[in-house]
Amino acid sequence: MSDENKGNENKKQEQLEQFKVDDSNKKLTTNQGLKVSEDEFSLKAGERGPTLMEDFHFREKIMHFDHERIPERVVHARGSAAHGEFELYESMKPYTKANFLQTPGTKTPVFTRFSTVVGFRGSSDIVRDVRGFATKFFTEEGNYDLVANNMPVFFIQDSIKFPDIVHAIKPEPHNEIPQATGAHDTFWDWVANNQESAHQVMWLMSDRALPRSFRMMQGFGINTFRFVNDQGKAHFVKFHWVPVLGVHSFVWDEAQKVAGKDTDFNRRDLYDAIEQGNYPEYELGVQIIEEKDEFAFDFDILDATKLWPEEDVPLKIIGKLTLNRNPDNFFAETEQVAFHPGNVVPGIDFSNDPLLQGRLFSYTDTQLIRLGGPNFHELPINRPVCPFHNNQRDGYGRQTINKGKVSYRNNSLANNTPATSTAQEGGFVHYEEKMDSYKVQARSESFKDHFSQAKLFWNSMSATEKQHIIDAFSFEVGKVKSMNVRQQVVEMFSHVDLKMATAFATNVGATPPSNGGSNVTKASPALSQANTTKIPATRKVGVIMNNGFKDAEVKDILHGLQAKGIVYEVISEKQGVVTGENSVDMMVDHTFSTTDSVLYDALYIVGGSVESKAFHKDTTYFLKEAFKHYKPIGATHDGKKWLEENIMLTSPGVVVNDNNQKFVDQFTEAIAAHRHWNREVV
Ligand code: HDD
Repeated sequence: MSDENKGNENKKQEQLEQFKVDDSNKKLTTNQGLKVSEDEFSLKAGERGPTLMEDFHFREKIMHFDHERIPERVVHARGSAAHGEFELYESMKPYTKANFLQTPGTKTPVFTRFSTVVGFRGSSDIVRDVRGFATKFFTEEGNYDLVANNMPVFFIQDSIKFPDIVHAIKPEPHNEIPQATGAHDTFWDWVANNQESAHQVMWLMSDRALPRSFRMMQGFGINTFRFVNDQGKAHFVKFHWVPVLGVHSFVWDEAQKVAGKDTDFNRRDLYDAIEQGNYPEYELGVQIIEEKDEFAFDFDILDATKLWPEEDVPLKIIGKLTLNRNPDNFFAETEQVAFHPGNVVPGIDFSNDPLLQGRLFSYTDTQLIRLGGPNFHELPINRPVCPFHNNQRDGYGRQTINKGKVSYRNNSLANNTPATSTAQEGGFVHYEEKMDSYKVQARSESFKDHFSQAKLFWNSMSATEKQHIIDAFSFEVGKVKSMNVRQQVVEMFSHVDLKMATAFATNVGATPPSNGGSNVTKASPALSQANTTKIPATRKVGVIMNNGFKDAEVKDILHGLQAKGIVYEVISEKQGVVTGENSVDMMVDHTFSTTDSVLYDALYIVGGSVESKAFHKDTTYFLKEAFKHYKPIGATHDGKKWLEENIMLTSPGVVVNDNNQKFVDQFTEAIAAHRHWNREVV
């Protein structure tokens, strides 16, 4: 265990330690343990002759290489993960008997994987898409998986339609274009002809689809689960993750540029934050509905295309997730982790949500092909931290050496063990729900309103967020080649909001809808990012400076920003150091070519007394980009002249102050605001 990770030990980490190998300073061997004497030249019949089959080292090395790849996840292929722990604030005993939710202060080791949904494993992080947020809790009663997304609703109501939506949104099958986006004909054709998607599509067109960081997005279990207490009483429950840093997003122009400038932006951000000790934190919230209130709402609480407005069903914050450790090996941990919403513990059970019911089949099934057989639970990352015993045997890659000759029940030779457990002993007993109905292939009438909550979402948006949604529709639907599909989309979304549909209809050359609209006037302020937490911590500032800068003042300001939790990188013309007017050197992190304006939350323009044409041009470019993306901009000393030249001095979110402390305070406040939407951008 490396020094910086000391103190983070937990049961899962101890278990993983047993499987870790450090190859440095060791002798090279074959997989049979034989020391190898030559690793560069294969065995040949003569220096210029053919390679010989008997070169077992060559054969083994190539054979292993040939088999290094496994199928990527059919959805959520691209992701990154971290270890951490979940700490309970408040006992959930009245609602659930789940052991890890009983005693405040209980800490449970976790592994969380974030992902995009549509793109292939090597695609960009910064695309318009839903994000996955899957957490494995290694509890004393077995693994509990909360397999969530960053949006609270889903595209479909019944799992049987999952292959259809995925086929429609993935790259088109004849030419495998486009990658990692829904901006193409088949997706929008599917949307217009499957109107249950309306609500989720509104979220997908919103800024939620462009998270600035995995650390700054919410997570939602979406499906309705059940909490069951030790008296056998059940409540319906939905799970939420709330990021301590608030929910923040890119703007679209910026997102498209980041996708090219740094494909790994969100992955790098997560990894770097953890290495820097800026551990991502999320509070766990639950919304609870009593069984007697199952039909008390104007939507069906089992419908995954509906959220439970927080104003109606309050969010109870019950604990905190802290991610404090990066994986040691991406493949072994992040790629091989296998989540499953069906991995539950006593006290957490399923509802009849038809989307959830289908998920319960899909996740094990997919691991069988992806991880090559039924023993994926034995992979170090997937093993529970409590003991597991049963009569399952053999299969590809089996690692456990089960002793004895009995692998069946009932038996007398092993006293009928492994034995089942009663509920009191911790055995999982399925919730006994009374069922009295016909077997039918149908959908409940109560699932048929597809537009009211789409409109609720629209009503809840700020003016800026609404404009972003119109812009997103205009871009995405504008990429559709079929005019007929464009028109169908316009007609469909006219049922959400006539003005919205009219606005994007004109942009995409479709005929504006003549009727439609919805009479829903309700809004849920909790859904708007305008109302999210705003704090400056961990924001990244690009500091543009050159030789001859005012060293004493600038150092003072940078210390001040650091004290507020802000991180910064020095950008200049050349790498190495920049030297201030009193010969103080500062290391340069990036040149204008190794980084870009879009990779920072804010810019601080310092300048310097020495300046070249190139420095002037590049600084102007960085500044204009940051301004266009509504980012906070600060300038002191020589830096001010760029603001004057570009007529930005009095714009919102632009900070200039000769007093160091005042500058730090004002700039920090501007950074905390994230973006300055009231700025005039032309
Ligand atoms: Fe799913 C992966 C989240 C509906 C079938 N899903 C997957 C992952 C997340 C979600 C976060 C990535 C897990 C990881 O990091 O390894 N999925 C959701 C949510 C849904 C949802 C929040 C709606 C409430 N999923 C859903 C349905 C089906 C699937 C309806 C199929 C019937 N999902 C899968 C899968 C995946 C998966 C094919 C692909 C890789 C994997 O499971 O391990 O089984």
